[in-house]
Amino acid sequence: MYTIVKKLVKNQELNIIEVKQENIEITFMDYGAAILSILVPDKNGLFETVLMGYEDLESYIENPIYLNAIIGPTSGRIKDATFNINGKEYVLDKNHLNMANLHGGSETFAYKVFDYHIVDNLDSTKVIFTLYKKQEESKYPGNQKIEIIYTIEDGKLYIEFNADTDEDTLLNLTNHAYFNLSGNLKSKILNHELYLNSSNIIQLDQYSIPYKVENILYTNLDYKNPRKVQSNGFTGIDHPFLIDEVNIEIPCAILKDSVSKRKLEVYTNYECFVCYTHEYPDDSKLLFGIEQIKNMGICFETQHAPNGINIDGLEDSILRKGHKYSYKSLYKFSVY
Ligand code: FUC
Repeated sequence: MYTIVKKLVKNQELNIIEVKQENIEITFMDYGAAILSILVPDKNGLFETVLMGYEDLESYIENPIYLNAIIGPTSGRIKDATFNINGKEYVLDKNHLNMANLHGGSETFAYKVFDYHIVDNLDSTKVIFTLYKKQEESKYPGNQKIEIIYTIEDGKLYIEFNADTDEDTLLNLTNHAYFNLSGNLKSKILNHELYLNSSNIIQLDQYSIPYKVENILYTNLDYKNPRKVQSNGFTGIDHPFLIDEVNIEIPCAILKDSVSKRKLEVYTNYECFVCYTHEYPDDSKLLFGIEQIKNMGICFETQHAPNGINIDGLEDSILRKGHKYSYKSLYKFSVY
């Protein structure tokens, strides 16, 4: 079941799409193909949002933290904002410290209005967002048709990332959802229990640019044994984690809140995800007028290795002409 409301936001007419299914209610917006809220029940059956959201829709227009939006053409930082495909060098915006590209720069998909249509069934609703990335408006090669399919059913949100291209290009799509299982942002995520199915990260240089694979077992980024986010020398998480067994049937991350008893399991067939504990808040207020402070959300940005194009052996984000881009992630909510 769904409803659509049109809202004028900074002089643009945007579509707000609200979907209700068993044990889950999700609101989307066509701007950035973003998720505005995800309501799921707690141990008492109380529906509250488990997503950090802005108080005003206006804040999503500039959205410096890419809150809950689709990111592309590439997610994460690209060293020197350059990459090379088939011997040709491509130069992107340097929107990170004037030296690297972050989340696609000014042409990020987080700031584009997507087309959409809805396929509604009794037990499952699909919101299908599409966007044409045109070569003449872009620093990345080729034309691509991007399709993001959100499927909502019984406590679950599936996200499919599909694309094709008429030229070899670089593509690394994610959704930048910030989760908080406390419900309606009652507390930070620091006491949530976290499990990450990862023994290796892509290590970051002093400017946060990923550059080499590094084992993290027994370090403060090792969450193979579930523990509180804030434990064992936590100093904030903002790293690309390589998944130990890439398999859509095995969770790559599990988050639990012992107060609400909500649980989130993340599944994907991408080989990597960025776990990010919201270290750099912006000035906008959050839902319910709550101040935006550090650690109010945690992201599991399933994607290819960021900057992999510039790291030997991690070049999965190259999409060849004639090949289909097709990845899938699942965010599964329950109580325990
Ligand atoms: C994440 C991080 C960044 C950033 C941001 C909004 O993916 O890796 O450090 O600040 O998104």
